[in-house]
Amino acid sequence: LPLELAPGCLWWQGYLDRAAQEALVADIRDVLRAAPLFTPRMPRTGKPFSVRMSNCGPLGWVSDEAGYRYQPLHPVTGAPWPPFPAALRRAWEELAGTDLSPEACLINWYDREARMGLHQDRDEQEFAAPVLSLSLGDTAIFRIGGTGRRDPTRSIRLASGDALLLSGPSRLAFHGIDRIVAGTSTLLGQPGRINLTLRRVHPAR
Ligand code: MD3
Ligand code: FE
Repeated sequence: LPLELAPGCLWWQGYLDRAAQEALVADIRDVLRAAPLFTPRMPRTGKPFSVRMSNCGPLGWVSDEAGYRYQPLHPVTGAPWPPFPAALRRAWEELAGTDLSPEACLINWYDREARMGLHQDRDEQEFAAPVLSLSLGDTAIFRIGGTGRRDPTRSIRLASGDALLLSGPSRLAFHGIDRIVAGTSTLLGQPGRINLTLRRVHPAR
């Protein structure tokens, strides 16, 4: 049974048990062999992100000097993104509460120093669909506020196996990762964290 952190923001602590987490990490390592992590860069400035990324599913989120966008091809290899692992489709079906299918899964890889500044997710054309996040590996200090950048925020510790669903009023909330708490999980066999976000990009067609 989830906790409602804010209207439309549902948190399932320990949604995936250890065996399911291990199986999902193996799936993601397979994805990353076909679609290697890349270092996204900020629009205009080209400043590198501290988080490395890849994607699976029909579309992937990328960022470079030209801007943020979804595209069907890996920005370095030029290959299509690998398909969704079945476990990701199952989690979406179980938690997302929508008939719309997911079109993209962004894979964020945090080493122990990585962070993600406060931002909104606005590159999708369909905000009626939720975003579903799954966390694997070391715990992250996650911050979420309101739809205005200066709105008050609260922070929670997202642990390995946790699921977070952002829908309704929370879909456009500002959010970010303040830091990773190294040494909180043995799942990855190395320090760090993987976050998976399943997204709908386009309206129903
Ligand atoms: C709240 N990722 O990829 S996941 C992102 O842990 C992103 O890697 C963070 O923010 C991470 O864009 C946070 C939780 C999350 C994901 C999407 C959201 C929270 C959100 C979209 C809207 C509001
Ligand atoms: Fe985000």
